[in-house]
Amino acid sequence: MTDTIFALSSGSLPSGLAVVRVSGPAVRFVIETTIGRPPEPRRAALKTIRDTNGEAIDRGLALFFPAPGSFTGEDVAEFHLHGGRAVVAAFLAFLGSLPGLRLAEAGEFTRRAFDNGQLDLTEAEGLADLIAAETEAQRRLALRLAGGAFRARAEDWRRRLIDLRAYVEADLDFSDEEDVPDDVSGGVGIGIAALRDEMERELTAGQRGERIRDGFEVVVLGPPNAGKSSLVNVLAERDVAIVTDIPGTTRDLLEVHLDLGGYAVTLVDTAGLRDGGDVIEAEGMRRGRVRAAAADLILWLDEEGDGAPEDVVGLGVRILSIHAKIDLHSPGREGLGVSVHDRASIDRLLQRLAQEAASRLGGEAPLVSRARQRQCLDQAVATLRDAESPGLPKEIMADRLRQAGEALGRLTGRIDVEEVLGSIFSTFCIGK
Ligand SMILES: Nc1nc2c(ncn2[C@@H]2O[C@H](COP(=O)(O)OP(=O)(O)OP(=O)(O)O)[C@@H](O)[C@H]2O)c(=O)[nH]1
Ligand SMILES: [Mg+2]
Repeated sequence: MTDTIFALSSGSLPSGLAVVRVSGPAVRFVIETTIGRPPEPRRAALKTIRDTNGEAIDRGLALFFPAPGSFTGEDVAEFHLHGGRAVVAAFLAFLGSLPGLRLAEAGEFTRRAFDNGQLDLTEAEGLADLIAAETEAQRRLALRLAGGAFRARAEDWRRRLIDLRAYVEADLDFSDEEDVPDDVSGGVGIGIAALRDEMERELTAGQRGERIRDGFEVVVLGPPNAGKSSLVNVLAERDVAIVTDIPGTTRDLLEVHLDLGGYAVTLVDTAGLRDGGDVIEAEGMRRGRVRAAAADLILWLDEEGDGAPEDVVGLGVRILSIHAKIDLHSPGREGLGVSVHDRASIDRLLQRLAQEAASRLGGEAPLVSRARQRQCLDQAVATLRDAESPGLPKEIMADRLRQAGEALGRLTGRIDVEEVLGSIFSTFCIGK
């Protein structure tokens, strides 16, 4: 028999209210013990909540969600208590003393929802992202996923794959007979190509999805003393990096996270680029270049307004050139000028960065937003590509279609995912 689990599902105490959630076979027993008769399903009832001796712990709302119409698919009860530490501690201790009840592990409610088919993996991931979302774009993306947009899409793909395979297999079984039309495999070819095309478009859009989720990365490069660390500090509105007038102050990579126009942006400060320098500085420069090569945007900063040198341009990453310390020099002819002492110039830069992020991450809403999802979809596309090879024997084609379906099954968690489950659900907090 499964344990009945409970946890504080709302935030840190003390708080106005505290929501304690209970899920499992003993929920009716818990309700009868604490408040007596169960309230009408899914209706809040104001009750005195008592322990086994009949002593009042608190007065608050109780809700009962009978299986399977609950978040976990099991019987669920919710108690809305006053959010005092002693209130919650007393109630949790009381629940823990009841037979068959124990405190939930991180993500265990969601895990049960998944196990009972209330959610697929992409929805569970969307829910985790929704709880973790810090910017508007992250929230929108996560809400779409949690609402089942990806699940619906993947299920449609899977159904079409099954149909295609049925055609190919019928063709195999009846290849000697008259009543299977010859052009069946031609139609199958078109069907496979259309499916593959849709998946590939989702993969392309997904590059934006992963950026929205993980952050748009901007690496600040420039010669020593250009004012990179000062700029990063001003943009972050806190003293992250050490600033001195000694060239070569920064060595390690330092990152700060910003919300620009609803997009998560990671800003990375680096060691100033120059010839020479000691071993530590040289290593710092190397790390800066490596990070910049994988960035979405390089912010090149120099006092002369010369722009980025050849070796930086050669990294093949989009560059925004900035003329630094315009309070000391007149701004260059081209590009943007900033001074950490001129708020208006900083605001112009922030606006420009927000535009850069929006133009790269905006557009049609993506579904793919995690490496795991991309890998599953990549696999499905590769297998479909294989199935399209000219002259492929029908048996192998049918098998490839089956494999593509399996890749989608791994995406939604229908099959074969035991090893990824632990890693996904453990990212949830306790009580979710
Ligand atoms: N007048 C003026 N001085 C600035 C400005 N930005 C930075 N500085 C000064 O320039 C010097 C170097 O600034 P940092 O921010 O340490 O420069 P950096 O590019 O990080 O240098 P490294 O870490 O050595 O590569 C410091 O003395 C700053 O106070 C600015 O906009 N105007
Ligand atoms: Mg620095």
